[in-house]
Amino acid sequence: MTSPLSLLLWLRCSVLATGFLVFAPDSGTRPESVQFKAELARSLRTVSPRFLSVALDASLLRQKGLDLLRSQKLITLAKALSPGYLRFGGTGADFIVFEQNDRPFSSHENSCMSPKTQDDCLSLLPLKLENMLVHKWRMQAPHLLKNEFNKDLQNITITGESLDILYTFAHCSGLHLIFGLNALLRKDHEWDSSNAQKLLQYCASKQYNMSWELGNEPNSFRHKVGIKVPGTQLGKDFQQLYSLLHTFRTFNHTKLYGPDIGQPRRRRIVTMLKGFLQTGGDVLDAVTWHHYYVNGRNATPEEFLSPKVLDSLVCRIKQILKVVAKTVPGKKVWLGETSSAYGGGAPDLSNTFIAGFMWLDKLGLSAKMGIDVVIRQVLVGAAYYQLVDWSLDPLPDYWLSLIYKQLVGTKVLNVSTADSDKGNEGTLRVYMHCTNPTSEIYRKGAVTMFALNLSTQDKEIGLFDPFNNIIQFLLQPGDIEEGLHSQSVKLNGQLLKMVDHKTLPVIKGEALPAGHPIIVPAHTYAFYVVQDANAPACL
Ligand SMILES: *C1O[C@H](CO)[C@@H](O)[C@H](O)[C@H]1NC(C)=O
Ligand SMILES: *[C@@H]1O[C@H](CO)[C@@H](O)[C@H](O)[C@H]1NC(C)=O
Ligand SMILES: *[C@@H]1O[C@H](CO)[C@@H](O)[C@H](O)[C@H]1NC(C)=O
Ligand SMILES: *[C@@H]1O[C@H](CO)[C@@H](O)[C@H](O)[C@H]1NC(C)=O
Repeated sequence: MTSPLSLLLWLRCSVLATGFLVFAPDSGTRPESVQFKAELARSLRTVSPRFLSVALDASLLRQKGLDLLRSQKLITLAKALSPGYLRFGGTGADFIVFEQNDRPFSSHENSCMSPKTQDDCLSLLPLKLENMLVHKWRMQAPHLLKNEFNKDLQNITITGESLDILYTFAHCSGLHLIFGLNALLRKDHEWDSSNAQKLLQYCASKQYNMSWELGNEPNSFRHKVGIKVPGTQLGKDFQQLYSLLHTFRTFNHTKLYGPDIGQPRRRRIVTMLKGFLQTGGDVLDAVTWHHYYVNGRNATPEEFLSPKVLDSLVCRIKQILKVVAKTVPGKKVWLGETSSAYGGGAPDLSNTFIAGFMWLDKLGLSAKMGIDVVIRQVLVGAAYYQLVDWSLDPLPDYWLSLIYKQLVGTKVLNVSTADSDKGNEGTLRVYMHCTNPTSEIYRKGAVTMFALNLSTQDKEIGLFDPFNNIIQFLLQPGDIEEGLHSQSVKLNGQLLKMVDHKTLPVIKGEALPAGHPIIVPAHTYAFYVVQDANAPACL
């Protein structure tokens, strides 16, 4: 049953999501100042230290891209985003069947594949071999892109060796692996766990410390393969998986996440989530749902810069939190798979500077509204929405994520526009957290503010009291001609790039002169560490 209130919320969300924005005409030439109010005495909430996490799509297996995970360069990039989760899932996960490969490893390969210490993670793949692999991967990219839109829904085998590569990549990168099990293996109406049991047995024998999901976007099973699984049944399937996991000593304390439901575009999705949580909610460690703003096939640059499109996430989060509060109050909620545009992303948008507006705003809004973890689809190996491209070079959203990791702590502060929407229309968006305390170079009580200016004019952030000690990290397109569609990014005017395949550049800010206003140039995003904030919430 849907209550009148949730129906109202649902209707409002639908209207908002389909409404479209028209930019207000630009008025002046001098940066206009928008006043913000920040509450520094106490934090709104604390998110997971793994708040910003990443995903790999199960289609990587089909693309024979798993070998890339042995790349030192990719491990260097992934490691810089730790602590985090590495989710292996997506549509393909419901077509994966485990078959232990009997081919014995050579002892050398074996030690390479199952590292026990971080030392074993060094030199996973000789550079020459890595370069060959990357070359091959890049050559086949066009072919892979062509198939991205009509992924074939055929079963695919995962071997013990593939699991080893996946686990080793996560382990060596300091990421915690979450593996999505196939929920479409069914007998009568129930989940058939026999294949999962073999997979668990294999992972347990290797003492892999990992976590689990079961099924990906179960709300679209009928559309994809003509199988309808009611939420209440999926909840029972999770109970079955929970019992199964606890027959293994290795998995005594393992975690279980689900149901990885699509965003609540339709009421039946909300109903399904409710049913699921009623029968399976108690065995979950967090409730997961997916979110994309737009369709990758027809997304426009205007949408990537639209306050209305960015705000559509607010309603979706409210809808989900409401269901969770009613059925499993207090349970953590994760964006278990999320990116700008579905269908692999939008060409020339999801992989360029402009994608950062959606990504940074999603990180800001989600933390503020009570989402505990946000898992970015994907780290590598998709059509357009990946953080790292086909040559294993970082794209703008990678750099944005890296800077976010370094500067933004887990305590979320409340910052809001003082003069409501007047003259701003939500185009200058500001978020604030305590500064990441692992960044020891910043003082205790420091806060990190991040802002995005969606408009075509520069904007000034009007803030609390004299701020004399502010470090700026301004991100701008790396290529002036390509502008918002640039695939590189500048930090305070310097192009960001890897030093070599094992070394990332030091992320350095720039002190603003004392009393200098905080100007967010048009169409940019930036981080500001306010060193002298002395925020009681952050001490
Ligand atoms: C961004 O800054 C420009 C210049 O001040 C301003 O005109 C525009 O309204 C700002 N954008 C937003 C979204 O506030
Ligand atoms: C397993 O991983 C979790 C998450 O990283 C960690 O908290 C836990 O201590 C690990 N357990 C073991 C036995 O290593
Ligand atoms: C799992 O751990 C609990 C205590 O944390 C213990 O009671 C239980 O016997 C353990 N189960 C297995 C299968 O080791
Ligand atoms: C954040 O601050 C604004 C303005 O002071 C206030 O209206 C709002 O209720 C606060 N939000 C929370 C969650 O405390």
